[in-house]
Amino acid sequence: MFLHVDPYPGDPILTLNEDFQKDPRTDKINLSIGIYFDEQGRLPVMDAVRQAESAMLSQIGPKPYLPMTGNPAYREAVQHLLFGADHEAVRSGRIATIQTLGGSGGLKVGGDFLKRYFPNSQVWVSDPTWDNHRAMFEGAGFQVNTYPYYDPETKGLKFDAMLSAIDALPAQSIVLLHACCHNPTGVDLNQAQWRQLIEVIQRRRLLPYLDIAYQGFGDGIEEDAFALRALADAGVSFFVANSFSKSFSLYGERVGGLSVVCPDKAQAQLVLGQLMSAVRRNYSSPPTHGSQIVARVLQTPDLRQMWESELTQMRDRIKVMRQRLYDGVVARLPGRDVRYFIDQRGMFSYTGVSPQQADALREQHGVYVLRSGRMCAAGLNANNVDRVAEAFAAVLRAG
Ligand code: KET
Repeated sequence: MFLHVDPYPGDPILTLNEDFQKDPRTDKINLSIGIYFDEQGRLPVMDAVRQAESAMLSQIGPKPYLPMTGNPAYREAVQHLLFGADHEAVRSGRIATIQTLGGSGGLKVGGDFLKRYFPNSQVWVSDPTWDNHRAMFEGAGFQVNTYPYYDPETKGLKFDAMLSAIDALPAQSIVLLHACCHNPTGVDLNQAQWRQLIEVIQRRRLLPYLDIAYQGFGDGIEEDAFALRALADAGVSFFVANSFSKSFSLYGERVGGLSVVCPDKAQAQLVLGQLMSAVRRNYSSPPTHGSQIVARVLQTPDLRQMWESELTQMRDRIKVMRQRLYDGVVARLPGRDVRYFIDQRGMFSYTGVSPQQADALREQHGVYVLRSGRMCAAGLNANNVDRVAEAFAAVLRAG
């Protein structure tokens, strides 16, 4: 019956993470998957989350289905966090927001909606991007193309080439953009560049689709939402999928959202209705637990403050580790330009190592980075950073 079924080659990120778990070496170091580990190398339970969950435990109640759109308090909290509670787009009700199964669930539901109502559009993603972007939009039936983004020479952004490629797209092309902490490169647009890009998006009547999975890991919670707010200010209609997997360390709870910023409230109602229909046809309604935690933390002032300061510590710790890695590599390879370790933002750094060098890091040094050369800097800590610097220096020296 199933002999014609193709074997699944696996996912470049998840399969490598599984390989890491199976590796018997005790001194192995996981810099593969985009997960924040603390200074002890553990997956943290944030204090704000622990307190919210403890309070929830003392009030165990019935568990009805959530509405198709999800938990109303959570949906409101998502809008406030992304756009600011006082943003005109929030107050006027022109944003349609649903709770989704992680950021991934948001991307997928939005992709299905777009295929239905913009069947002739094509999708444009950065070169490179998170591998699953292409897979998801192709899965939704779109042709997926790339626009120039990362410059391997400078290890920075090819902004002019990016802008002119986007300036040549047909109206209603769907342009996928990372709001902050670009995955996999760690290379972001600055605010002036965002403003220039938004001008092009508006003039060419494009349909931006933002992915914000690392809010708070770049420069700060508000700063990292700059692109969303600037697009909304400019009156552009756009999609945004957000995730709390990383910023709340709630990976397995699958808490995310999809927001569609519309020209007015009436259109937002129409869009919301079709998002509900997409949810109903796929999984009917989202789960309760994770969204309750997030809503409680974001809407209880002392928990909110606690969460913000914990997130700040996470962001700062990554920056310190980037600096220590930079210092360690430079000390071993004087004169080598590895400033990108500190210039790139968020969890990820495109290290410029080749697939063969990534294999050498893994096989000879027990250091796991993706074969694309992506490293998750949030896996570094005071105990392993010198060994990682040594390993990078060794493979870079060997060429
Ligand atoms: N968007 C981006 C840009 C992203 O990096 C991830 C996860 C997601 C969405 C998915 O978020 P979630 O809420 O878990 O559905 N990225 C890491 C994990 C993964 O690949 O699944 C990673 O790149 O390692």
